[in-house]
Amino acid sequence: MTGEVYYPHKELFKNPVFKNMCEYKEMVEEFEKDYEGTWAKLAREKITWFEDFKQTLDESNAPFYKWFVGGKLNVTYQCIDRHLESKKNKAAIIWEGDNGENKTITYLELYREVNKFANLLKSLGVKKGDRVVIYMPMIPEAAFAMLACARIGAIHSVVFGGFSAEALKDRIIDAKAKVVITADGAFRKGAPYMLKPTVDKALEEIDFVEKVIVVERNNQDIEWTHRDVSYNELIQNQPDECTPEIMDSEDPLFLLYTSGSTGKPKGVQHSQAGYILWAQLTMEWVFDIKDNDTFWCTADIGWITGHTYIVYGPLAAGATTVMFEGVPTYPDAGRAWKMIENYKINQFYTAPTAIRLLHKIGADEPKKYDLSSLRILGTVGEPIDPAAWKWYYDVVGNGRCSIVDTWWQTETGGHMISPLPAATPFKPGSATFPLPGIFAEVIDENGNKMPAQEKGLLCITKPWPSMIRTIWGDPERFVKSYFSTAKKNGKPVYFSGDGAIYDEDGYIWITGRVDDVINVSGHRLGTAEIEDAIKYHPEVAEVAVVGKPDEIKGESVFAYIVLKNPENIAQELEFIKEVNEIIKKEIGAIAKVDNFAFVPGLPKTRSGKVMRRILRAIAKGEEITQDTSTLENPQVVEEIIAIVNSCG
Ligand code: 6R9
Repeated sequence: MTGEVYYPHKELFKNPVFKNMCEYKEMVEEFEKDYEGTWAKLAREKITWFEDFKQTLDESNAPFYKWFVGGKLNVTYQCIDRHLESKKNKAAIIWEGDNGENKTITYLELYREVNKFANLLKSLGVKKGDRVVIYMPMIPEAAFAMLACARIGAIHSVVFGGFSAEALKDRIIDAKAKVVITADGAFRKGAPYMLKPTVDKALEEIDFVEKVIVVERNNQDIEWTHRDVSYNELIQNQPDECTPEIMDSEDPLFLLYTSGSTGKPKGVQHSQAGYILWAQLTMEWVFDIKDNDTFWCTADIGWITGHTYIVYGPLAAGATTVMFEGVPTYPDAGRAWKMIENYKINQFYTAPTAIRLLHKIGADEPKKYDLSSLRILGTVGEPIDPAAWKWYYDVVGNGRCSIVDTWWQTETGGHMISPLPAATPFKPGSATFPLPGIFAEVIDENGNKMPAQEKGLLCITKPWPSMIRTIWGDPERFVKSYFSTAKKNGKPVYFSGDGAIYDEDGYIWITGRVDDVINVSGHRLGTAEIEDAIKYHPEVAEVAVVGKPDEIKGESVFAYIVLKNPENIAQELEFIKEVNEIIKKEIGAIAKVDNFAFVPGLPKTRSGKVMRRILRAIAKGEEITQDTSTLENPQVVEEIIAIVNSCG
């Protein structure tokens, strides 16, 4: 890992925050010299405070860090109100529907819609601190809903629309939501799909959800229950002024559930001030957002990328953000490129899995469109392989755009490691360097920096404003998940779960998760969750799942299954279909098993722990370098290898 070097085309950038690597280094040094002072300066410069903060960083109860203590603000004031004076008629959101229809929402219109929605929530009894689950398609009302919660200080928890009723139910219960906001459904690839029936199912055994607000989008028939209310009706009579709730810097802004290596998904809790500061700053630093730019992030709002880079970041920066209901492959492989041409998109942000797919189904497709408005191409969600990077660079970016390979996580709130588009020399496949203010380091468990070309733990060794505050309802799990793997100078530091390597030039190369998390098409899935689902099948005695490299998805799910009665299974494919039905019900279709092997047993340590590392190596077709003699059942490894090899 050292790689070729590409240099930014500086002429594309008029007035970037970082013009060159010297400026980057100066800022890094400023943070090194005066960490808190530099953050305080940025927070005062960027945020419109109702009341200034008294203390920049409170470490007294580490790792439960507090930032900008005593400050008062409202995130929607930062994202909307403060822009009205200079850009009330500017497009805040440009929305494109699956069928190509589009809608532009100006900042003034956004202000009214959010206030109306906030008043609607209030009229249903939603108050500061209440949790509101949002299960929505990619329509503007989803953004209005998030912001309406923020306006009144309610804590939103967006659940990805692809999740099943079971998964939705778990999240509603964990957050103890008072209200759920959903839609009848929406459109995908020219056809309607439904969400409301899933909400009905999720709520079957829940009695504490008081209201379900239904946005009518696709106008298909749905059942209306006693707790359902129609958004389209109720919104009519709402006043379009709603005084923003005065929020403390550290009040929770939202929860977002994500997979960990064990147990149920965890509710990652973010705060107000630190989160919004970093969402806005990274728009300026990494995406070089300028007043006339049109920014398009293709994520779903159900993921952190959608939160930070469709809604909060672009709006805090006063930018125009594009929101897209459909998929980039419909009606054809040119859809995304056509949208870039139509809206003259300046920054395009997507995932390697989409890049690989678009490459595969239409390698020359981008050339048919005028993509000259593009300045920056972003990628996120998983390591990007150099081949995909180069196609993105050469064909989509026409050999001139800067590629920002942004490494970050649900827990980090915004970008942590990324090139700066006008400054950093790029290496395809490397996320390059930590952003100023972010002390991301590749270390061993004791905090020693790893030498070049040796894999270590990717840690963030100082707290940062947009970091996760806790896991909702489970502070112990927060400490255990993130602050119990590595220490620096004797102090626990944040461990990301990823491994990484420095090259000789100090570039960081992310190697992927070192824990039991699988990354399928940029979606985080816990092996434990998938295994728990598979175990519902009555014929399954034991199961272990691992990630297997996949050409398009990055990783796919490989399941090693021990059957109770192998003789009962006549049709292997039928059986896997049944297993996938269960997974679809328990989690969602994204977690489905693509490859499997029926094995006589799983390799286990003497304490009974399944050695996934060995199973991962077998799935990847790698040699087993680990000593297997200490296993309880070493012979099983040979048997599994033989079975997997015979499956091809
Ligand atoms: C933003 C987001 C986080 C995990 C993370 C890592 C992987 C994200 C990456 C990347 C290599 C990048 N990841 N960006 N790996 N290069 N540029 O994706 O959040 O869904 O929480 O996933 O995704 O493994 O730990 P999240």
